Amino acid sequence: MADFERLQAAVEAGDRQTAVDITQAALDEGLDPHAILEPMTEAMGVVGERFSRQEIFVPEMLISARAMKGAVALLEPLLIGSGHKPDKVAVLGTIKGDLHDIGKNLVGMMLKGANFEVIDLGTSTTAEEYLEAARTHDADIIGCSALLTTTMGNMRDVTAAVAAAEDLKHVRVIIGGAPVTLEFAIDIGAHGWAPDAASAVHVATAVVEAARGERDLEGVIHPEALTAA
Ligand code: B1M
Repeated sequence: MADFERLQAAVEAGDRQTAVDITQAALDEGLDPHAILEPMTEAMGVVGERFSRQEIFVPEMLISARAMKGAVALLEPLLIGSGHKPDKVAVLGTIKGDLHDIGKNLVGMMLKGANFEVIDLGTSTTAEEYLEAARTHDADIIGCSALLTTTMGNMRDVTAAVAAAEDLKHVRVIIGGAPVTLEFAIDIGAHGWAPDAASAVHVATAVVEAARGERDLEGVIHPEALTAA
């Protein structure tokens, strides 16, 4: 049996090798990669709480992040799947001023699994970089991730720039990340918001299909998350 408690503890402790070993064992058992992700995501929540209480500091957060990334690398091929045939393009990045990328990377993997070509701009991405990439790659979606309340407001630069660009009327802006709410998404004029990577895929797919006139938005998971289309 996969030991998810030990997996969570390993990520909390920043024990990369143990996290990788337990993840491999869980995969060998045939467990669902999404289920394997859960204890690791839980661990990052605990790490964040410890950081807030000043029981740990940035280096410890960093080694926990490295442990999770090491284990997630094993899950990546399964999250993407084998029949990857891109028919939609997403430009993805963490917003300017923000270096957190684990959540953004998970969103990217799951979008690939849903037949998106993903152009990953990395972290601290400016509005200009998103728009330039959207034009270069003829993107359907711009996806912005934010983990910091101090810089999440920079996402407004992206929605404003897309709204002002005559040639990007077909591009939909989807936002997410721990502090990002539906209310904030509505406030900045994003087309969609999602609380986690799996629902980001549903929202992204729905708004692209709606923009292409292929569907209406009924029946979408988290339909309330769709602020415009
Ligand atoms: Co930082 N950090 N961090 N950190 N860090 C948080 C975010 C924090 C909440 C911790 C805390 O205080 N409790 C806090 C922010 C507080 C605030 O803004 N109010 C914080 C802080 C303060 C900081 C620094 C300022 C610390 C400092 O230097 N004093 C600094 C900032 C650096 C910078 O970015 N400029 C900093 C640095 C770091 C590390 C570099 C050490 C490291 C990041 C390493 C990396 O990512 N490569 C780190 C970490 C690891 C965290 C915590 C512990 C974990 C984040 C994470 O990976 N979670 C975090 C605490 C927490 O989140 N509870 C914390 C796991 C991941 C799977 O979840 O990213 O939420 P998440 O993604 C989810 C959803 O949010 C959603 O789907 C994902 C999967 O389901 N989602 C989307 C994400 N993006 C989406 C996009 C979408 C849709 C859904 O559409 C496009």
